[in-house]
Amino acid sequence: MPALVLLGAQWGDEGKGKATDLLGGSVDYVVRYQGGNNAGHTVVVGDETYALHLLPSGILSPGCTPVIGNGVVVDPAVLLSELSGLEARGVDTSKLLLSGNAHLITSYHETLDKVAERFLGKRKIGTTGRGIGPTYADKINRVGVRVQDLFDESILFQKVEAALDHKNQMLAKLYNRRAIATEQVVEELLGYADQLRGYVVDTTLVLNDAVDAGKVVLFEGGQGTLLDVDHGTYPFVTSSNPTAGGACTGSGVGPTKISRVIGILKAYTTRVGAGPFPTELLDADGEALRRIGGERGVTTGRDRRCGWFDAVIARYATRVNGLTDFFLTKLDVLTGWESIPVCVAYEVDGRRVEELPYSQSDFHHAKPVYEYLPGWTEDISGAKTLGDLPKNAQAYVKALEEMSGAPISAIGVGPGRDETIEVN
Ligand code: 2SA
Ligand code: GDP
Ligand code: MG
Repeated sequence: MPALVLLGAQWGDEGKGKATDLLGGSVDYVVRYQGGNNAGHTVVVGDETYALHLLPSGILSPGCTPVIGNGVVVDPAVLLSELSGLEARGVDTSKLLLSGNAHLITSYHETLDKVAERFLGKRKIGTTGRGIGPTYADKINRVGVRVQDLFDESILFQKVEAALDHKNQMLAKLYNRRAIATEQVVEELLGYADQLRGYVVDTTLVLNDAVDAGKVVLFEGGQGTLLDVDHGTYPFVTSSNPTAGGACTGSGVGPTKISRVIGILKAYTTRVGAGPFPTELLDADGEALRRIGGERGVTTGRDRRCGWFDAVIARYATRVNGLTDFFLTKLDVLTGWESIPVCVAYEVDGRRVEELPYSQSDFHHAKPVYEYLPGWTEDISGAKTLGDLPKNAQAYVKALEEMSGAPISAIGVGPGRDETIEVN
């Protein structure tokens, strides 16, 4: 097993942090390959709860080297405060490796993110306001500032100046805002240089050497498949590629080295931010899922929108990621429903549709076609094997597996490390 990818199969928050932590003991490197501190990955270890934003969840596993790959966008202030927060809690962070090619989120990216959302009004995306979109936009526009620029003051000045030139004109003309001073941004960024220098390496070289030497590398996705800028519900997406291919471009490790792609799949569905969501519940059931599942944004504290499981989306995730298997999470949250609706297909303009509609209008108009599976009332949080689950819970898992197109290899029955059933 040279390299494997673990990613969100829905709209994020499926439980990737917990899943990564579970595998952490058996892998040598855990790599974030896209996104930034928009992510919020929760890991519960005994009585301790960690919310990781930028650092890979593998940082909590002592034998594991955490890596921030070139595809990540890095807010240096957030990175340093996350590191010091973990150190204060006794976590060893000294092994972190940071790509010199990762792009930096600066204060102007954050400002532009917030300003753009305000101007979009009711068409806003509902971003996390962390500057993610504007930073990736600069990367693609070739006016980004990278980690390695921090170590050459004159290059840093030129790059920030080039990046601000167009933005300042836009801020003044469109938004009537004051210009951002290059000197001020450069000074702030230089203040991080010495603190970050020791972490920066050629992560692509390190990771390829590791794989070639038989080490195990785990790629930890942020957000989820339906938030992918290419394969998600555009424009209601994040600005990176959480899907499996992103692990290659965001790390410099080729696809031939990846042998397993695990989709993390919640037993129901959630979404935070705007955009279509066919199985969304705006009733007491939705409220109950939110309350029982603790569905609140780990980064922004926003309530998550909740709905029933959507097999069309799961099948789509299997397809666009080439999933080998799923980890099904939060099955325990569904305990107590007499009957659980599962969306097996959509109805679009009177037609039954089995696959995710390629047309955005069709997806916006898609109505869920539900099958109703019998529920269970027994507490399942102590279940250790599939056989410990009530018959109806076993049948629910089996049905989801058949509809989703890949085997379920683990089932989450609680947030804790040991609240997981491994399926053989
Ligand atoms: P952005 O900030 O540009 O990436 O926002 C664009 C869309 O991507 C969504 N997004 C997320 N969705 C789920 N979870 C995320 N992480 C946090 C969490 C979210 C939070 O773990 O709870 O705290 O609000 C995440 N990050 C980005 C976002 O909601 C937009 O729809
Ligand atoms: P991520 O972004 O995919 O890592 O997920 P988040 O951390 O944003 O949200 C998942 C939430 O569900 C966290 O609070 C986890 O502690 C919790 N969680 C993960 N797996 C399970 C599970 O199987 N059961 C329950 N009840 N909670 C879980
Ligand atoms: Mg999250």
